[in-house]
Amino acid sequence: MCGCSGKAREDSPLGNRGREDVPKQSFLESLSDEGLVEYIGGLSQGQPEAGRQNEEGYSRDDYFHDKQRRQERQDQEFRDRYGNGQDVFCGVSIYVNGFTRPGRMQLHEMVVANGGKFVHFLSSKRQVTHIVASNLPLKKRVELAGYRICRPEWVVDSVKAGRLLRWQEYGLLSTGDEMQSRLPLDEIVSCKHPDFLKQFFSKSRLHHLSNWKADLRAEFCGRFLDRPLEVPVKGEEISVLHVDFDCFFASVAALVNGYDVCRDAVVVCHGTKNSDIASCNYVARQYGIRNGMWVGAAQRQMPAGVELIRLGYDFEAFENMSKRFYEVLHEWGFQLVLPVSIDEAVCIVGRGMSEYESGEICEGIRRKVGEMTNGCSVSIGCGESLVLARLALKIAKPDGYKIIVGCGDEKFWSMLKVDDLPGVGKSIVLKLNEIGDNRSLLQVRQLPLELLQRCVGEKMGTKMYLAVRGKDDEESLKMVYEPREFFQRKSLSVDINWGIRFDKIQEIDQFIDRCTEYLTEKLKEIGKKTSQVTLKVMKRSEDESIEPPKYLGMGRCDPLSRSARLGVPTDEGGIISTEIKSSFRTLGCPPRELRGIAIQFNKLGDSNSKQSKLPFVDVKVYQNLPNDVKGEIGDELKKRRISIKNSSARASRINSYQAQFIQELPTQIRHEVQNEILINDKVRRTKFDEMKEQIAKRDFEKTNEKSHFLGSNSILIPIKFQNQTNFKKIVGLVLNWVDGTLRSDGPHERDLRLFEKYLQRLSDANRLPLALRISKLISTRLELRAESFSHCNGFQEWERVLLQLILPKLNKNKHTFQTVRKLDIDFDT
Ligand code: DCP
Ligand code: MG
Ligand code: MG
Repeated sequence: MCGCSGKAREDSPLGNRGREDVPKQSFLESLSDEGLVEYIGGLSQGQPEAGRQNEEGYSRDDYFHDKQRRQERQDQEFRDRYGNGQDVFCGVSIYVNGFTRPGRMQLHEMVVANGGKFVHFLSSKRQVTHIVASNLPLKKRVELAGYRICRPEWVVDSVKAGRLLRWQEYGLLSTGDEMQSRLPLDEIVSCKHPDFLKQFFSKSRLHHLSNWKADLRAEFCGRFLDRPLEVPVKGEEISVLHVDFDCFFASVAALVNGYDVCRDAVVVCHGTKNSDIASCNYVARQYGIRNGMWVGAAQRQMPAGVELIRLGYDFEAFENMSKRFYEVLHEWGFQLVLPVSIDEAVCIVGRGMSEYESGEICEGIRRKVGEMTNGCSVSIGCGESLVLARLALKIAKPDGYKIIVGCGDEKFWSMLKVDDLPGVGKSIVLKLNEIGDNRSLLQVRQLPLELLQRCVGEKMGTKMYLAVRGKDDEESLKMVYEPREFFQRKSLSVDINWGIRFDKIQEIDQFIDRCTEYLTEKLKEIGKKTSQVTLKVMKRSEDESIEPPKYLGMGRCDPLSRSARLGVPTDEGGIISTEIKSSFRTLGCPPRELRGIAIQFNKLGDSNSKQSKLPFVDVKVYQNLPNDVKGEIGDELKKRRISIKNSSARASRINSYQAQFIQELPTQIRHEVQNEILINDKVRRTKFDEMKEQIAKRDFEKTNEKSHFLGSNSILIPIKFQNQTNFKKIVGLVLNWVDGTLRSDGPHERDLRLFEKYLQRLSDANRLPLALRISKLISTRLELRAESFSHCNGFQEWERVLLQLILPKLNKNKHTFQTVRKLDIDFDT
């Protein structure tokens, strides 16, 4: 009756009797393939990555797999070492000032183990969220005024409580202290601060606009899930209504703040002088003020005695109004309501309409939206194509509607300017004026197709030629006939065009990490993966001042950009950010010259499609399973055809020695080295120029080798070990030595000292890569022999030597090591 074993039924959390006749799955059976593999990994008592020696082929897949594993392991190691599964200090970064009890070290551990960040040096006060101190001299109180300063007990008690307690309760300065009420978060946060993005996004109108647009489009596509598409039939007549709010932000802001949009001159902006106007109402427009103008310039347009009212952004109110607006349109019963932006939509009726009928609808919609939005006005353009409706809207504004019959009469076309056409900007206006007086569209209508194409390019020429005849081009028509494809999310991006001021590449790396994290979260939310990332960088133009007029703005910049394909679609932040960091390096923008960053995830695909990696279980993981579950798990894997194989085959040939060795480095150095190697590795692999450079370098080396052999100006002093100078031979010697002493008592004290000296001489002669290499080889050799000899004294002695003697020696030369490690990356070719 029941298809599962008795044991499984007992284990089942739903072990209720009433449902016994329903065939139940065992716990293992209930897991997905990936879930099962993960579960097995968790059960295993060994290190899955041990014993990577296979040096077979290395594909991109392998790289990703390898990288993912390494990251997981790093995280795990970190948690194993310090963590207790808590995220108490998530998003918090702390600086400890002066003597505290508990001491700095303990506080450090507590913060890091509980998900926080610990800042050792307070280079900029904005990089921390809290300052912990037991005592502050007056001078410091003044210096640190305005920051969250609290006693160390806040850290201790938060850990105890398992949640972040209110720091104010632990404030060091008396609670009434005015200084402390000014929190850094209320001020402008530096781009180096973890909270910068959050602050930027909360204030950036363009970010809001693009998010809203994406949400509207997602909602639009979602509507088609319940019912089949009802798109108009191609070739049949349609009627189009283009509806758009009049001075949207300005109207809503005026309403919220109690101003009269028909009488007061209102603009919406951030600041006072050097910030641009997002929206101005039509009263302000009477004085020549326009959207996009700077506030300072707008102010100068105002006649004496007339006040220009500046209002801030109220994104919530804007969104609310937009919702009501779309509600009205949806209820109207149009065939399609195409989302254009937060304040505008295109409504499609799948048939021709009389002028009278169109007028009724326009009036009805304008009235209804007015009621629903407490008096905001929308204007409507109506015609038999998208472009006609859009052009009609230009004429309808403000607070009106315009219906175009047929293709529009001469008067209509003469009222329109060239840049009223969608997608036409200044440069095209200039080009058209070069070939004659073509200011109005009536004039453009006279131009033959070929001339237009020659003047503005083939594609744009065709588009304009059609537009001035009231016809849509193929691209725009997709919006009507394939709306779902058209509005589907194809990319995801962030664009930070303000506040970008960095000093070091490491800071930019961190910033990229944060942007990537933000985007991957979104990616996961919408259940997609990306297979291409584009990085756009704004680099200060040479002739632009270091600080442009707009405070922390971009100023004049040269745009640089680079797209990188990811091979396998992914939503893994680590993989993506490494790719972006390497792109940044290839673009060659000095950190201090950076003024803006945009990151775009392209070619979005469904999360579950294209599963190019089959799950598998690593041999070592399987072998290390507790004996009593091996059989059961083995059967389950067999049933699912999940193989048990050696993941070492996936290790990189290039990196296998490196990886082995690097694993042994102390966590902090290891992270640094790994990241740097990975990024540089990618940069190298993706840069064709560098390939050329490498060839040149090799040639150079060859020449130098020759000169070395000829004995003239030798750049390499031979360093001897056991009377050998040939490095290969020395390696052979050392490895034999390792092999020969593994099973006995390990290396002799005196031999060791000689070897140590040899390593030291290598470092001194700036040939640390050789020292690194030989140490790696020892490490690898030990791994190879681990299975047979790990129980021997000699083996354990060698492990000790590696960890306590060789590694500290290399670490002592950390500085050299870090500067040399770039060399090291080239070394293995
Ligand atoms: N917006 C913005 N920055 C832009 C474009 C738009 O902040 N570069 C915001 C402010 C606008 C709103 O989007 O109020 C709608 O954009 P519109 O182009 O429709 O402009 P308005 O509604 O302000 O004016 P109009 O009456 O000309 O439509
Ligand atoms: Mg508008
Ligand atoms: Mg608009």
